[in-house]
Amino acid sequence: MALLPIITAPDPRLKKVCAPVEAVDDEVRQLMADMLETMYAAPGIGLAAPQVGVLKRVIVVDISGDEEPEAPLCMANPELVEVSDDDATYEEGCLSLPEYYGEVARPAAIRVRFLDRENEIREIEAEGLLATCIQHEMDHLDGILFVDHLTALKRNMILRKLLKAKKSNTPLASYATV
Ligand code: GNR
Ligand code: NI
Repeated sequence: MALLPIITAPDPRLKKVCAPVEAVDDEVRQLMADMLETMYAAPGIGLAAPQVGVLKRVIVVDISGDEEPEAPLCMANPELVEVSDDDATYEEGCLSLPEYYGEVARPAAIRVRFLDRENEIREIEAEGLLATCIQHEMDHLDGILFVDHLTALKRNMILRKLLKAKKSNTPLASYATV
């Protein structure tokens, strides 16, 4: 297992469309394990491979609370096969946009198809925070950040501040999960 450095915006690697994996082999399984370790350490409730500089369609998610047993989900090539008509709005945060939050509306319930750690095709239904988190991670695989769902005014304000922080090497306070 290894902790991987998390890339923060602005960075061109966060804007790329990632490539599907051919199969979940030992290399992809190792990536999933390292991503889970990195996500738990951050701490965060999800992580997408491009956030650690790997431009592959791989995500990990765990929305279980501190007091609950861990419930990791690892997905390769996730696809939405169904979305509800009704939306749900959550205040989202992102490990690649530390310290900034914004309300994003997304389908409230989804059905997602993916390859699991054993390279088996699986489908699950999700709602609530899990549905939001899976969609947030899937967006990363297409180079989309939660700020891309905000108004241009809010997005540019956040990205400008992050760029400024990067340029002046201002240390950002540690990220807190929403
Ligand atoms: O840790 C995270 N919290 C979160 C809160 C609301 C909606 C989405 C998320 S995902 C985020 C971790 C992250 O950046 N994943 O890409
Ligand atoms: Ni994110």
